[in-house]
Amino acid sequence: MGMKMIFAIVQDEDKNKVNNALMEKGFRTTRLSTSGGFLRVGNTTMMIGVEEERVQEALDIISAICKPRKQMVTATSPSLDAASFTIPYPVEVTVGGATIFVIDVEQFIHL
Ligand code: 2BA
Repeated sequence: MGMKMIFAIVQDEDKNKVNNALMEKGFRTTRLSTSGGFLRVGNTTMMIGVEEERVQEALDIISAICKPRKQMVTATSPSLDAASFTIPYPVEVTVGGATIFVIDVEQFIHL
């Protein structure tokens, strides 16, 4: 019976709800405070070590809670003359419900 590691990057707004829902169903989680490379704002990466046959159940819980949201980001673009000012302009991005990686676990040691 194989084990998987789910890495789920969720928005901070959803982290407590996801955590509670997973814990209620007996999943064990570790939450990491992370930042997206693009928006450079905080998000949360949840590490969930889970038996293979429960992966789908965990994914279902996450996807029922994590909804996409629109976020405005003020980017700065160098003007034609790089030595002068930069022009800030707002860009709207849709931040996903969640970004999820499921990875094979070679060894699981719990002491
Ligand atoms: P961020 O890197 O801060 O990205 C936030 C949102 O900005 C993304 O939402 C996407 O809508 C947009 N975005 C990101 N890079 C972009 C680009 N080069 N051009 C245009 N728009 C861009 P999501 O795709 O839902 O990603 C949410 C967060 O999940 C990301 O935050 C990042 O922390 C993580 N993530 C997404 N894809 C990843 C990957 N392939 N590897 C590692 N982390 C990833």
